[in-house]
Amino acid sequence: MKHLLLLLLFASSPALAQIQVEQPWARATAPGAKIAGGYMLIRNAGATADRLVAASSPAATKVELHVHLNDNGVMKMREVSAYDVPAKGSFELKPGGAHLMFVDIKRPFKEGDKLPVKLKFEKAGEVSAEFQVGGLGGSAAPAAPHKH
Ligand SMILES: [Cu+2]
Repeated sequence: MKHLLLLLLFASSPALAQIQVEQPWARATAPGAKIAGGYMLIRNAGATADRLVAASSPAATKVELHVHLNDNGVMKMREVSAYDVPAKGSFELKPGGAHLMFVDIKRPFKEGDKLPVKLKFEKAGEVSAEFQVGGLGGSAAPAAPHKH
């Protein structure tokens, strides 16, 4: 029994994981909202670059990869096919920048909720993360409205 436990601990050792997701969080939603933003810091400890190519969650019909672009002073969102995470580097998703877009959410995101999200990386494969829902606004809130 003890051996099995040790084996399991070893198998899930972070030392083996090239990709680390830090502080995944999502914004709480206003009543009636159908979309929500998700943010995190992706760290790549590996010697080769990786890419986040897809995300999914039972909390939303689909999860898209979005970036914000400044189009003549107007911030707009655009879907992208992947985020590049450089070797020995990181990629940050933050309000006003790149974000996961939870589309057609199943129920409002409330502060304190935890959302399971599966992230699919080109090389590292599937990585699970639990997104903690933060407040509606907050200091990190982007001033730009979400426009599609
Ligand atoms: Cu978006």
